[in-house]
Amino acid sequence: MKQKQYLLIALFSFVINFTTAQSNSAIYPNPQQINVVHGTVNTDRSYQLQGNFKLKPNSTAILNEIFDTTSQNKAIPITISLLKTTDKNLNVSGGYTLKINNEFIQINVFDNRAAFYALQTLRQLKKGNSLPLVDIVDFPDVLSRGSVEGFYGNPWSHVDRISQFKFYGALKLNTYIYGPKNDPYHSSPNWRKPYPEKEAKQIKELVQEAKNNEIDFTWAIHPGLDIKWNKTDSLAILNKFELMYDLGVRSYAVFFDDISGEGTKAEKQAQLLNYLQSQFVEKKKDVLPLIMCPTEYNKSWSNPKPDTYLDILGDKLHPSIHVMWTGDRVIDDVSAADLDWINKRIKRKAYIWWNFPVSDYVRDHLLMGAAYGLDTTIKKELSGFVSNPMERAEASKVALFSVALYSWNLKSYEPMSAWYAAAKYVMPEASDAFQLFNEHNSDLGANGHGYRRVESVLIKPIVDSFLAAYKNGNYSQELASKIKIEFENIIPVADLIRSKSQNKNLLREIDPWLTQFNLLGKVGLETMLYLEAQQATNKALAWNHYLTIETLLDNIKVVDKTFNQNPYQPGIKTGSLVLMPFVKTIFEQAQNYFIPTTGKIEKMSTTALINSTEKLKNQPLQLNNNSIAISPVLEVINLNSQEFIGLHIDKSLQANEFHFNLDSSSLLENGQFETSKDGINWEPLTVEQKKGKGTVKVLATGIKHIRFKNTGSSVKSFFLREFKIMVEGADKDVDQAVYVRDYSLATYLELGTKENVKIPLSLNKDAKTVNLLLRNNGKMFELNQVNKRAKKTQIYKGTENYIVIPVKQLKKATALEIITNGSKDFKIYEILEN
Ligand code: LOG
Repeated sequence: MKQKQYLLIALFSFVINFTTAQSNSAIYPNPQQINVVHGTVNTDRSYQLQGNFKLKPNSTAILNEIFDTTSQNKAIPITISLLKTTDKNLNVSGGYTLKINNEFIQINVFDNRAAFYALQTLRQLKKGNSLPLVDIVDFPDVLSRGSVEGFYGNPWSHVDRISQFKFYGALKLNTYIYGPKNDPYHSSPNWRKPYPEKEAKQIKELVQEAKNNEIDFTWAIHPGLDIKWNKTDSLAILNKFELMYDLGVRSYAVFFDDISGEGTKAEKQAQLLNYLQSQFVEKKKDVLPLIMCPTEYNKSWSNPKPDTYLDILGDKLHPSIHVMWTGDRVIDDVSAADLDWINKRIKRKAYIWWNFPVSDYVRDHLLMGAAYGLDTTIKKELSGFVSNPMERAEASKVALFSVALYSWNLKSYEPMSAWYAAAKYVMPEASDAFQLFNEHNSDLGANGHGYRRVESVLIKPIVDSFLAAYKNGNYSQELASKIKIEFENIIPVADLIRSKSQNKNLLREIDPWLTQFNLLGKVGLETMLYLEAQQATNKALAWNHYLTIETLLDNIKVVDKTFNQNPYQPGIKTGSLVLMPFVKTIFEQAQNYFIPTTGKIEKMSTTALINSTEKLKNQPLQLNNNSIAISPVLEVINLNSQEFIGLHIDKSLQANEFHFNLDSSSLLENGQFETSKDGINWEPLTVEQKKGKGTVKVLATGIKHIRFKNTGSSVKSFFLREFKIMVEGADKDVDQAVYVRDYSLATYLELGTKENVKIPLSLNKDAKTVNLLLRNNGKMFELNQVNKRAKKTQIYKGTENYIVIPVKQLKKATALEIITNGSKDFKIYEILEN
């Protein structure tokens, strides 16, 4: 009996705890201990402060927000006192207890920061006009928690940083390390110089704002690119630290990451840090322990041999100096084994520099995914945990929210629920839409660090099963409809977020990704409609959906080539792990659906890209009535020694002119253009060019191949902006037939305004119909059959894109003529005999 009762109570308290954690009054980060009792206290009243602890204005401001100081109701006594406890956990900066009962509120704090945190908790507990009755014991697991603005690219703006600090304060993050790589006064060339007046003033303001939010503002210097190990440079750093001290800075770091040469020596680095320790930190007395980022800041870049770099730092560095560490690699999860390894070498607890959600090496992606891969058992092994975020400050808050939850209370950290809560916290006005956006904007795409994140996790298994079945000729209606719903849900996300979110800076940061996300939804939905038409064996309808998919994919490409055109990873990628590949797979499969290869008819055109670099093997061609070109490439092209890139044109074509723009200031140094008639014997082509750009007006008769080749021994780099051959048909009719009889939907014949075309027909005995796959953009056109004596008979007039003509009707035809009547961009993809 007794046992039963006990069980019931346990269950009951579980329910209460559970509802607290889930309800609106959830506390972020999770307190270490919380007991909730039934009942509430009203906040429609003022408060009366008691106790021996004097609140600072930043804390009083929170109280004034929670309670109605103008109310006539009886004030509630709030006692705030200094903690008196032997509990080691609580005796740390930020440690507090908070008890709310019917009569009073009692708060015990370790320091100012703790009082501020207790009141942040109180604020989060408030629901409507009441506070629940709770008993909380709370303290941070990791002493320094926050961010290191340590990325390459545009540093955060002043407004960004202020907004971060408010966010940190509310979530009990206490550390911000200033170290933007592209601030010339943090790094070379100006680290020795004082900040200009405007920047100095802003830093002063930032230090103040950090203080208001109980954040240690750490200013970092990055002198290693050109430091000299002499007295002058030691003094230069000391002097810069003094200047920063005058601006209010009371915490400092020295970074030696991403440097080479003289600056990398462990003994010298340790000597400098120890010098700053004795000459600055110990003299000032009110400055926090120094933090240093080593040159070997991750295991894969470190010398594993004993008594090398890391051990030297471990031995020589003053024991109070923190040493940063990114993990087994530059970008990595954080594991107990890794910490064990590094802590032994540096003879202290590592200060984790977590390279997430930094995106300076994948700038076309947003990293909005869950923060996972963090060991929850290592609180005793860390001295600090800071995240290096994205250049997009507001968008980074999704990950930073999780960093706050993790670093405060490791054991209770659960990545998925933290991630869902983050969407609600960062964008309460449209949290579901934001969550869906985040779900499909998590992975980084292929990158040099090999770091990947899961993406689209809920729909991925469905997409995978659907595709597996589809490739085997099976179609699952059930799975298809689930995928369709996902795309339908994606379409309105951009509008919802844009119209509801109050955070203008966040909107500005993610705007092009929202545009792209909307297009992803549309192209996905269109893909599902295409599949439905295919299921209903309605080829004409399927073809129209195919055309729309193609248009939407073009729009996506335009967005990708218009926005965020940084020189590293330009563009805008979204849904790149699961949803975009799904659309592209179906789109490519359409080729087999519309043009089943019978093998009966020989391919008419051999026009092709010729190249010897793997990277460009799928680069599409742009084919027109009178020109053939390689689609421009955004990224730098790197040709290794003897590699080439060029075009081969079909034998039916005559090459007239050659236009090129291989943007480079030294294109013809160890590089040349070459032509060939047979693809075996090559001759150099003399060109006149300026910065890699030029035209060859006359090409010798019979040339069928043109290429650019790296004739040197080292890599040759350029941008492929134009590589185009103007062509003419040796026999005009055959020429025009080339693209419409090549059995590829990727190439087409494009007719300009009022351009008409005659395509020769050579009907196969077994053929029953002739199918035309067109894009006429809704404009009227005519189709005639032409017989041996050039007599024309109209067989179609209309606006359809997919036309089926029974062969019976074409008995005497030797050609088809298409008259576009002024339609613009009329495309003939394929004319097929079925
Ligand atoms: C840099 C950092 C950069 C990050 C990600 C450290 C310690 N240093 O590879 O500035 O944002 O990786 O690209 C780094 O991580 N170097």
